[in-house]
Amino acid sequence: MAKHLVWLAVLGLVLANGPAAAQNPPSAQMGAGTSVTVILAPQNKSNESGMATLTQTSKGLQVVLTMTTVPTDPQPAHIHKGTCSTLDPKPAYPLTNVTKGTDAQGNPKGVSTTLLTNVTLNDLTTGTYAINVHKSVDDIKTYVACGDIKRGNPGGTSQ
Ligand SMILES: [Cu+2]
Repeated sequence: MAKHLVWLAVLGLVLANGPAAAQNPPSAQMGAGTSVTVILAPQNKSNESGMATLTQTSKGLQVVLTMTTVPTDPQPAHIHKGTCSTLDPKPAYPLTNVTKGTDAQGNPKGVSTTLLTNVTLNDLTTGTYAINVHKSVDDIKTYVACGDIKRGNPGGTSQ
C-alpha cells in the first residue's frame, strides 16, 4: 500500500512537471509513468493466460505479471530476446517466479512483480523481446504462456 502511495506521488510529480521531465537520463526516453501492456497467451495447451504490465519508474522498470491460473508450483518467468514464435531460449532478464497471489480485487491469481534496474522500457520496445512463463522449476523446458513486447500496443493485442 505504501508503495502505491509513493507511486501516486511520483505520478503526480510527472503530471505536474509535464512531459518534459528533464531529470530523466537520456536512456529513459520513455519517461517515468510510461506503461506497456502485453497479453500473455497460452502455449502448449496450458490454458494459462495473463497480462504483463511494464512501467518505467524513476527507480527502474517495474514488471507485473497477473496470470488467470494460480500455479501449484512456482513458475519461472523471463524476458527473452526474440518473439514468442522464435524465442532465444537463454533468458535476457529473469523475472520473479509466478506464485499464488491475488489481483487488485482480491481474486486469486498467479502473480509476479520485479523491478529491473539494468534495462529500460525504451530498450525493450525498441528491440525485439518477449515475456514467457515456464511450467515449473522442474519442467522449465515447457512454456505455458508468452507475449511479445511492443510499443503502442496498450490493448495487448500482440498475439
Ligand atoms: Cu523464460
